[in-house]
This record gives sequence, structure tokens and C-alpha cells, in this order.
Amino acid sequence: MDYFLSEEQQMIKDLARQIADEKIIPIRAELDETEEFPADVIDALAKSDMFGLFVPEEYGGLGKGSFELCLAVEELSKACLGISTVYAANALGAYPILLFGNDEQKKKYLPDIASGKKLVAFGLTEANAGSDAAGIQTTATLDGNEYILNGTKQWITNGSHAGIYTIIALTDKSKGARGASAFIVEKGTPGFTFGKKENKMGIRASTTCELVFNDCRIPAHNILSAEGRGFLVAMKTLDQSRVGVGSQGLGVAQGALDEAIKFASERIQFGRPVITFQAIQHMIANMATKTEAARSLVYSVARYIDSGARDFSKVSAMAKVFATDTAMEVTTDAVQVMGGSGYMKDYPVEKMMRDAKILQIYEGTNQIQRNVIGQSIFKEVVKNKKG
Ligand code: COS
Repeated sequence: MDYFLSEEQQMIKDLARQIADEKIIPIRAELDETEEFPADVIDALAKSDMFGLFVPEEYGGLGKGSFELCLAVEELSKACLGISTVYAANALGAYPILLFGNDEQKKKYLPDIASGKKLVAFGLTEANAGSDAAGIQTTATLDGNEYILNGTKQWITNGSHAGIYTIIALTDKSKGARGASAFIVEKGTPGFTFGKKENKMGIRASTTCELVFNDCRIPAHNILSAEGRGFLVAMKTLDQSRVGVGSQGLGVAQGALDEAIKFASERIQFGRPVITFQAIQHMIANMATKTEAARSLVYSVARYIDSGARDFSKVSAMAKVFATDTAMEVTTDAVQVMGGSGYMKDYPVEKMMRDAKILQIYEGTNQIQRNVIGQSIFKEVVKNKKG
């Protein structure tokens, strides 16, 4: 299908593809085993200005939007979802500053983010606050011209490898969601350390760990927006980033589909390539149709966001749900098409299947996405009734 990419968009896609082919594919299996951080790939992405794609030009970026970011994420995800998670979670961490930072904060932090000099991590989740994001317990107490942070953030992508952190904490414990605020915290701030590093089923090239705040003092001017607006910052950030998770799903689905087609065309059983059997053709037809449908939805939503749309919670959640459920189905079917070979680590599809699972869980489970979609539809009904 032709999605009418501009010359520049095609260049971005080609560049990401080139980095994936040359730098990621040769090492992905090894990083999956060792859980080593992909420092060389991050370096290559930085040198190619990939971290600056979505950062405005005035802050050192290329001034592109969600769509260009999705194109890059898709290509990286075809090769390795672990590495694409490092890259995409960086955008997640940067969005609170991009969307809610004042000019001073943007000038201070965005150039290093755009150049890839510093990675960013987003800290919302806690042991008792996953789907129930308003259930966080980390506190931020104002003391003169500083906030004192106390608490532990869990399962934070880019954990110890980031230089900048956007953290959601309670400034008023009695107010729940309305008592949350968002902050920028720099690595090396006294009282800020790293806890348990997780040993994961998939996306093992990305680091996931705890962030521990123990009487960690940060300047009061590191607050993003204002006190009490932290839940809004988190929700708007997730609205923006979820289409990117959709593009991860699209990428890994396409990667698995390509592997399955190649294998089925070469594998001979009963004297002919298995792709000539209708049972396999129907599986591949379903995989290809769903992947293309995911691409159409992800691209349309990303373009809609870039058009300046104000409220895109519903469609961003739709892109995330559809493309990541597709990713799980397609990667599982790719293993099935490839049979015993698909199950072995000699081929990349078993890793793709393990990697894909997280997409249905992180940045809001697919059950929560359906809540977001359902509630948005209900709100539209109420609004239309009021006329
Ligand atoms: N944009 C703007 N405002 C939003 C919003 C959005 N997308 N979503 C919610 N809000 C507002 C609501 O309008 C409400 O405002 P008021 O208090 O003024 O009425 C407030 O935020 C609280 O909303 P709600 O009552 O819907 O909050 P809930 O606690 O019921 O939680 C869900 C809502 C479940 C959608 C939210 O907690 C969520 O997204 N959870 C998943 C979190 C997640 O993605 N975690 C992954 C970790 S980050 S990688």
C-alpha cells in the first residue's frame, strides 16, 4: 500500500531501516540473552539525529511529529522490540517536558534530549499503582524553594541509563488524582538511587528498574505545569505516546510476518513449499491483513495528532489496542507457521512473540485502553444529548 510519504518521511524510514539492518539485527539475539544495554545502537541513533525527530527546531530537534516518530519506531521494532522500547520510552519520558514544560525548562533539557546526549525515563508506575495510576504514594513536599521526594517507582524503562526523569508524585495526599504533580529530576541528585533491575520475559535489551527517592531534594522550579496538574500531565503524555506503542506492535508484526513468509516459501514438506498449502496461506493472509489494518490505523491516528487535534485519547487508545493485539496474534502465528523451527532460538520469531506480550501490558493494559475508548464514547453521547 502507498501511504504517500513525503521524500523526507521516506528518508527517515530508510535511515531507521538501515540502522536496524546494520546495527540491530546482528546483535539482537545476543542482547536478548545477556540483557546488555544497546549502547552502540543508541549512539548510532543519536548520530543520525533520530532522538531529535519530535523535538521542535528551536530546542535543537528536527521539528517533526508523531507520524515521523512512528515511522522510525516501526522500522526499529521490525528488528528488535527491546531496542525500540529504549527509543520509544525516551519519547514517553520527554513528552511531559515537551507538552507542559515552560520555556526555561525546555531550553535546559530538550537540546540534550534531541541530541541523544541524555536519555529520559518516565516515572509513574509504583508497586501499588499500575492500572490505578491515581493510587501512587510517592510524595513531593515543598520545603522553601525545594521539593523533597520520597517513594519508589517500579518497572521504569531506561531506569538507570537515563540522565533525566519525569516523575509523578503527590503534593497533596488527601486529593488523589488532583493532588498529583509532575517533576523533572536529574540523575545524580542526592537521595535518588536505583533499586531492583528486572529480569524480563522479553524486550530484554531494554533496562527496567526501580527508581528510589529517599529525601531527594530538587529545585521547586523543576515542577512541570503546576501543583495538582500531575495526573493531567501523565494522561496527556500517555495519549501522545500510545500511538507509538501501536507503531511498535505494527513493526514487530511486520517483522514476524516477513520471517514466516520467507520460511514457508523455503520449507519443503510433502514435496512442495509449505506456503503452497491452503492452511498456511490462510494463516498468512490473516496475518498480512491485520498487519496492514494496524498500519492504516496507526498512521491515520499519528497524522491526526500532528494535524493539531486537541483530544485524541480515544483514537490513540484504539491504535494501541488494535496494533498490539495484532502483534501478539501475528507473532504467535508466525511461530506456528514455522513449526518446530519457530520455537527455536535459531530463528527470531520466538523472541518476537515473547517481546510482543509487553505491548498489551505497558503504557496502560489493553483492558484499560478499552475503558478509555468506552468512556470517551459515552462522553460523546452525553455531549451530543446536551446538544
Ligand atoms: N486527558 C485529560 N484529562 C484526563 C484524561 C485524559 N486523557 N484522562 C483522565 N483525565 C482526567 C479526568 O477528566 C478527571 O478529571 P476531573 O477530576 O477534573 O474530573 C481526572 O483526570 C481523573 O480521571 P478518571 O476519574 O478517569 O481517573 P481514574 O483514576 O478512574 O483512572 C485511567 C483513569 C484508568 C484511564 C488511568 O488511571 C489510566 O490511564 N491508567 C493506566 C495508567 C498507565 O497507562 N500506566 C502505565 C504506566 S506508564 S508507562
